[in-house]
Amino acid sequence: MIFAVDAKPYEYSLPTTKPCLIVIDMQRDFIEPGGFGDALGNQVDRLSAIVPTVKKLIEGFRRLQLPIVHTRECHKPDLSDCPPSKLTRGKAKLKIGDLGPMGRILIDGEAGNELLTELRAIPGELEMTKPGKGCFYATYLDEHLRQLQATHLVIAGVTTEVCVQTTMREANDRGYECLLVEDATESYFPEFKQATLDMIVAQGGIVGWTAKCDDTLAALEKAYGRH
Ligand code: TIU
Repeated sequence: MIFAVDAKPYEYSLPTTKPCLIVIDMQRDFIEPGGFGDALGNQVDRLSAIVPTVKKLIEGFRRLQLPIVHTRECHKPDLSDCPPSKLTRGKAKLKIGDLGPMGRILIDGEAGNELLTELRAIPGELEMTKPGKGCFYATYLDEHLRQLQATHLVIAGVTTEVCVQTTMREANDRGYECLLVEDATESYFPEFKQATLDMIVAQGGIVGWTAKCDDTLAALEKAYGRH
């Protein structure tokens, strides 16, 4: 029997192997005042609205014993993995590596780089650092997913048009079937979020699918729950 999520641009068929949830960069840097998002001049409070939905999605995957990967965008304290183009881009008062209210901006191990308390990884889940916007660049995510035999990725996190979209395009080119959960992703710019959702599903799903959290969880429950 084939189970599918009610999705755009058409139903997203679930595989017999386990899909993996990728929760992208739900770290204080992007969501709380005083982090990298704030330093770039963004109004960060828009992003916290999705936290309960992301939590619900994570809890659904946990209940069904499906794999979860959490990512954090960050750099090494010596900045050796931060290209000059990224370090010098923009005219912000605080740059990557500078000391901000939550420690050094976008540096691994600093308070601002922690996942939000409500969305912390638990034992058995992979928490992975990444130096780029895409989750596949300079990481072992592809190898990890291949070990899990995951062919289908359910994607959540921030921001929709930057790290989420970059990751989804990287995954699509690597052959993964990707579903972005519409109400579990957010942008500092509502119009960019909508444009990203639209461009993912255009042309017959050129990058993948989008669906609501409840529709995704309902289909996952039917496919992988104990009946
Ligand atoms: N600036 C912005 O919208 N996003 C990022 O810099 N990183 C992520 O999206 N995680």
